[in-house]
Amino acid sequence: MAEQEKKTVLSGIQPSGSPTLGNYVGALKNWKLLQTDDRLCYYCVANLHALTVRQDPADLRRRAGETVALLLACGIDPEKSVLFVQSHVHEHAELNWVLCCNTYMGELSRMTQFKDKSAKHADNINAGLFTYPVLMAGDILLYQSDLVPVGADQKQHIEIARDIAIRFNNAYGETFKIPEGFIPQFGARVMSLQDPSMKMSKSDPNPNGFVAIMDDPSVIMKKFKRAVTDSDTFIAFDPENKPGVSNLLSIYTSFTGLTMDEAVKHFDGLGYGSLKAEVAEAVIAGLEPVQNEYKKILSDKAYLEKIMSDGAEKASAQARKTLRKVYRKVGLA
Ligand code: ATP
Ligand code: LTN
Repeated sequence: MAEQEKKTVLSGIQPSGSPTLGNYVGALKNWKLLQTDDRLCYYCVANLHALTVRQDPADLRRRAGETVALLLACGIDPEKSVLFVQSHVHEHAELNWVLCCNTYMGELSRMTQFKDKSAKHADNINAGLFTYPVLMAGDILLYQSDLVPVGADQKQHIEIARDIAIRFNNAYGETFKIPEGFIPQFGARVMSLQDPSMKMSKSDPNPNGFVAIMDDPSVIMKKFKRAVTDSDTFIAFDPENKPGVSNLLSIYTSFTGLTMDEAVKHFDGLGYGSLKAEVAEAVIAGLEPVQNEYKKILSDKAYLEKIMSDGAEKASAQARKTLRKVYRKVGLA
């Protein structure tokens, strides 16, 4: 298929901690599935976004490479997709400024992630945390993306990216493609194993709340066995009244490929002990190849460096084109 007929997919992940089962089920697994011949995928390690929370510089530098290794281990194929680190393509920071000047304080004030993160980091409510969605809109719009696979927590950010693109196009003439979100039906919001009313997060101070993709099998089993369920004893999918059990069932379907009905039938008559153990076993088996591949890739530093520099070069070629167009439209070039 001719390059220009392909649909463009773009997504990003922050290198800001140990990626979790939430990242895997809600995003990374779909990133791999979207790599078909009729699509061109750009996947980026969003290290500029990670700076909105205080980071140790050496850790941040190391994690960029580790996250690229993880994406490769999850099945992102550098022959099919462009895999790159956001800060290696300077157009992201440049487009961010132009888009900031076309975004309203009012619309940014409505972002729930800003409210949540500023409550969590009350000592560091920086301007970057506030304009975070504009940088993300720039990531998406630079590549003229059609489809953006993300977890449910990013829905509002996709909507603002669309609003910014539409506003810009109306003001300056056709410049950006209007992107669509791609959010999975189940697993778009994996909840904390300790508090099923909260999303599973890699920045959760309680490590029992999340399963890291790289956790040892024995640790994964222990975390699931400690998972909070509900006060009654039957197994049913009812996120409102049985959030803990429903969360485990969603994870189970994502790893086994069963439908929700099939999964519920499978556990008919069984207790929470069996549910937790079987979910843990499915997760351990599903993550095993990813974990093995990750270790192998990480030990080959030269290969990783090459992937990152090739990715940055390919991404820059498209980013440069869009930024040039934007600069011309607004009168900067
Ligand atoms: P933090 O948890 O520290 O706020 P994060 O994991 O939400 O960070 P990213 O690493 O940038 O932030 O997320 C990468 C992708 O993973 C995004 O598409 C996001 O929607 C998805 N994701 C993150 N957590 C979950 C979750 N609990 N369930 C489903 N998808 C998730
Ligand atoms: N903000 C996203 C990560 C991210 C992203 C993107 C996702 C950065 N740039 C572009 C999709 C498209 C998050 O999940 N926290």
